[in-house]
Amino acid sequence: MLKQEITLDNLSNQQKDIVHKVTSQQRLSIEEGIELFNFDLGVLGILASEINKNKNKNQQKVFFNKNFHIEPTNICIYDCKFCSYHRKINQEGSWEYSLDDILKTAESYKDKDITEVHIVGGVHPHRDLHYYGEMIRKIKDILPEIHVKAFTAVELDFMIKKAHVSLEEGLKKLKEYGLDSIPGGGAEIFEPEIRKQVCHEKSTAEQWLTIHETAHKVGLPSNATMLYGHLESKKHRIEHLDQLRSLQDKTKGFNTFIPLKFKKANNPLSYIGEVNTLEDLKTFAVSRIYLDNFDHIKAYWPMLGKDVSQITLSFGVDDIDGTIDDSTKIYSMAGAKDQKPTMTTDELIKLIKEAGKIPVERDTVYNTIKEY
Ligand code: V47
Ligand code: SF4
Repeated sequence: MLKQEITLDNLSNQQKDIVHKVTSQQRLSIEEGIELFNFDLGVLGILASEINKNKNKNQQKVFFNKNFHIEPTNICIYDCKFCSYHRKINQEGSWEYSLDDILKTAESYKDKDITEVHIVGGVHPHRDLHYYGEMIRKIKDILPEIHVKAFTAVELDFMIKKAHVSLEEGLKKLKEYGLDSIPGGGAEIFEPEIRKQVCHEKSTAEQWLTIHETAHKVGLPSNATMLYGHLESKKHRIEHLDQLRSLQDKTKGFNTFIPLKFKKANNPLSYIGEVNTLEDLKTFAVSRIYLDNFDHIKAYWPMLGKDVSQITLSFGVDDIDGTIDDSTKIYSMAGAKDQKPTMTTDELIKLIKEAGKIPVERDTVYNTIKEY
């Protein structure tokens, strides 16, 4: 393949071995994964793009979907240090939409060409799985064809325990209510010391992994994320990817991996600042190279911005999430450039085509709806 296009002269022997392994589709070790961060960005782009092409049957496809978000509440029992979004009950800036409000939102999408609703929010102390299950059931009464991708593992952990049922029972019950898949949030960074510093109270890495493993077992596919660019090292990033790769070997239940860039506004970790675009592109490319058993890598454009998201398409990314319709506040409250995140289908298509790729509208589990 593209080995000849990469000037090997400037690489160390270890790096030459890594290029050989990647180009011959061999799995990298943790040490080799860490070394990837020392590669020239151009080389990482070539390697990641080639893997991407192989994954998509030699075609330059980039997927997107038509979706909207519901964030039922920002009231949260936890206090993650990177989070600009959560509030306590009655605290200024807190919200909780009533079930009626949420159903009105669902009504407003009745005649729109939307395939997915993404529901996430804070961990509300008074809400259990039956409350959220009923919410899903009623949303589906209004939008029977919609795919409900809802609740991070951290929200699930709390709402299932609050209903006093086992994890497996709880997930099966939510599936009966109409849950179709699980988003990737709450993973943050698995390394215990850093996790303690950035989100010490909430579900552990082991709990996050067990929840996703059990979800896959009961037939709920899921996504995976990693929050990068705060206190973690490159080693912690690769160890995080390694744990995801091992679980994917076991269950094959992950649809996609989404690296989430730490955004600094209005949270206690602001002092760290944000990593630069070079670091973003390296992290996306390294993720594409290391996660050899993940079919897709997603750039979540409300977090990265439209311009950088477009560039990630040359660094291993083959998915750019969805239209979103200005329905999420998580990143705007943390200082994202697009304070009103919405893209029309035409804008998404243009963004993808400008990068020289083929736009493909997908459903949540990557069935093709339409190629443009
Ligand atoms: O777990 C919170 C992150 C996540 C900040 O599965 C922050 O398709 C950066 O998981 N800077 C929730 N990140 C959102 C999420 C997600 C988003 C898009 C698509 C999918 C999917 C999942 O947001 C949290 C946390 O990692 N987050 N605050 C911040 N200041
Ligand atoms: Fe709560 Fe999620 Fe914010 Fe943590 S990241 S404080 S769990 S809303």
